[in-house]
This record gives sequence, C-alpha cells and structure tokens, in this order.
Amino acid sequence: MPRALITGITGQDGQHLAEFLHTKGYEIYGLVKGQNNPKVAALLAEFPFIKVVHGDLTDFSSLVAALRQVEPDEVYNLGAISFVAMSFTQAELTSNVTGLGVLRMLEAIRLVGGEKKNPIRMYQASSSEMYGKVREIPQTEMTAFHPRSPYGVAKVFGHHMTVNYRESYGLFACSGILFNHEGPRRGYEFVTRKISSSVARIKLGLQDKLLLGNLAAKRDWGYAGDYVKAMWLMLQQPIADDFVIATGETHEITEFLELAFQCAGLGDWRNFVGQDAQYFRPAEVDLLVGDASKAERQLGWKREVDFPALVEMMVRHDLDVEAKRAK
Ligand code: NAP
Ligand code: F7E
Repeated sequence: MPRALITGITGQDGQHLAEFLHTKGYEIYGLVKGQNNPKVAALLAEFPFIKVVHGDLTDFSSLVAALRQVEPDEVYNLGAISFVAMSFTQAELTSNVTGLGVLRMLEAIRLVGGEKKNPIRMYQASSSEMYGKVREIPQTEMTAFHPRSPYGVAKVFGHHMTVNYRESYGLFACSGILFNHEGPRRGYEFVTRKISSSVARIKLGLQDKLLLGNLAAKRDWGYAGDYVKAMWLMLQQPIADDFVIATGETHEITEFLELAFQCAGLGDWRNFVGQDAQYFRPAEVDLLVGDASKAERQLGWKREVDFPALVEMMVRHDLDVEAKRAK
C-alpha cells in the first residue's frame, strides 16, 4: 500500500487529493498545524481514513519527525499561506511558510530520504501567481516570472528551490505550476467562493449586496478535483519535471458574476454588486492564461470540468449549504 504525506490537508486541495489518493489505495497521512486545529474534526468526519500527524512548515524538526513517523513514498507539499491579499499585510509570515517552508521540507526529505531504501518523491504546489505581470500569453513552463505580491515572490523561491534540490541532490521533486482552481471546498476568502456563497445568500434573502474589489482581472479558472489528479500523475513519471496545469481559457470576474447570478435566477448581477476599496490590492495580476500542452502530452492529463459547469457546481452547492444553515 503506497503511503502519502500531505501538508495543507485541511485546505481545498488537501481534501480533494486525499479523496483521490484514497481511490488509488493509498494510506494517507495529513500534516496538521496548531494545538487544537478547529478544522480537524470536520476533516476526519468527512474522511475518516486520514491519519493526522502534527507539525508545522515553520518548524524543521517537526517535518523531520513527521517523515520519520510516516515513512512516506510521496510527499505533497500543499501547505501555505495561500491568500494573496493577506500576503501584503503579513509578508514576513507568508515568506516563512510559503517560501522557506518549501526549503525546510526539501531539506527534511534530503535528510530522512537518505535513510530510506526507496527515495521519497515530492510534489511542490507552485502557482501561476509567479507569472504576475505576465511576460507572454499564454504562460508556459518556460515563461519568465514577475511576481506581484509577497505570496508570488515566496512561490518563486519555493519553485526555484525545488528545481535546485532536484538538480543538486537528485531529489525526485516536481513543481506543479497550477493556475487558479476552485470548487465547493474553496475557502470563502477567495473571489469565486465569495461570489457563489453571496449569490446563494442573496437568493435566500439573507444578504442584499456583494462588495468586491477589482472586477477587471482575468483568471484561468479550473476545477480543483481535476487538478489534484495532475499532482499525482507528476509523481508517477520516470523522471521528475515541472508542469503547467491550466484550462487555456481566461475569464474576467464579471463573467463569473454573470453566470453565477444567472444560475440562481437573479438576473443582472449589476443590481447587487458594488465595489469597496478594501478589496483592491497594492499590485494586481491582470491576466493569467496557461498553456498545459506539456502536461497533456506527457502526463495524459486533461481537465474535465469547464468554466460554466464550475460556476454552476459552486452556486448549486452554496444554495444547499446556505439553505441548511438558515434552517
Ligand atoms: P488553502 O485552502 O488555503 O489551504 C492551505 C493549507 O495550508 C491549509 O491546510 C493550512 O492549514 C495549511 N497551512 C497554513 N500554514 C501552515 C503552516 N505553517 N504549516 C503547515 N500547514 C500550513 O489552499 P489550497 O487552495 O488548497 O492550495 C493548496 C496549495 O496550492 C497552496 O500551497 C497554494 O498556495 C497552492 N496553489 C493553489 C492554487 C489554487 O487556485 N487553489 C493555485 C496554485 C497554487 P490550516 O487550515 O490549519 O490553516
Ligand atoms: O482573487 C480579484 C482579485 O483571491 C482573484 C490563490 O489560490 O489563485 C488564488 O489567488 C482575483 C484577483 O485568487 C475580490 O483582486 C476582486 O484579481 O480569488 P482570489 P488569486 O489572487 O488569483 C492563485 C493561482 C494562487 O496560487 C493563490 O493561492 O479576484 N478580486 N474582488 C477579489 N478577490 C478576492 N479574494 N476578494 C474580493 O472581494
């Protein structure tokens, strides 16, 4: 039975990945931070097969201890401060967790991996935010980075460290450059979930208005359930490499609004949406669109859920969630 250690298990991708690896027969360990993390009970209620290990990406010795305890075949490093807006106000924390955390995990694997017969394979959760002020359209594995936030800068550090440890020490370490991926498990702080949950609340008469920031940004939005399969595929290859995972389509936030309000039968989104300065960022990533042809060719990966289906999935889910909460 292959064994996986997932950091960021309580997050959106951690949950999707655990669900997927379970179908593949994996024994799954999740690294959980904090002394009484409130997300753990809900996680274990939904996924009773997950085994919890305590540790933190800012604490090297806890990572070494976790690796020695679990003896994983594969490590998926998904843990991060992942909210770009927060990275502007807590830049040092973001650099420590999202950036240096990758180095700590690589070092821990180098140390503990040397004690194992079969080398540990590692997946690093890199991000399209690394492209920032994009140098070319669409973005590929070869496109130069120009990050626009402390989060993006930290991810660039983690990406280069992953490549460096692979080249310097022969670690089987892959960097997946994933474009935005969403779904019903998305955190409420991100724009898609903020929209789908607000649409549901407006429909149910629980909220009047939705306040957002920059509506002109364009993103390449896919479904998280499709993207975690690519993470696993990367670690099944004979040679470690880096891959862009994206849909190849870009949509403005207004298009997400249009479909989400339509889906709930609320008509024109402009009647409900306003703007608030607090949601604008000091620097913005205006347009992202990825070229995943390398992943399609070499991994045989393809997205299954398209943009309208994603919006509908999120709105329908939140209509259920909010209706249950309102009871
Ligand atoms: P998420 O929902 O925000 O989850 C982040 C996870 O990181 C949570 O489980 C969180 O634990 C954990 N974490 C935070 N600080 C930690 C620390 N000091 N030590 C250990 N774990 C810590 O993020 P996601 O959307 O699932 O994304 C997963 C990964 O992919 C992240 O690295 C993200 O940056 C990257 N990524 C995401 C996207 C996307 O569109 N979703 C795209 C590209 C890359 P708590 O819940 O206990 O705080
Ligand atoms: O913002 C704009 C905002 O926070 C998307 C993370 O998973 O994907 C995510 O980062 C866009 C931005 O995601 C609001 O300014 C407008 O242009 O949903 P988001 P993100 O910043 O793209 C990447 C790939 C990651 O790696 C990250 O970890 O929407 N926007 N108004 C808003 N955004 C938010 N959150 N809230 C608003 O009210």
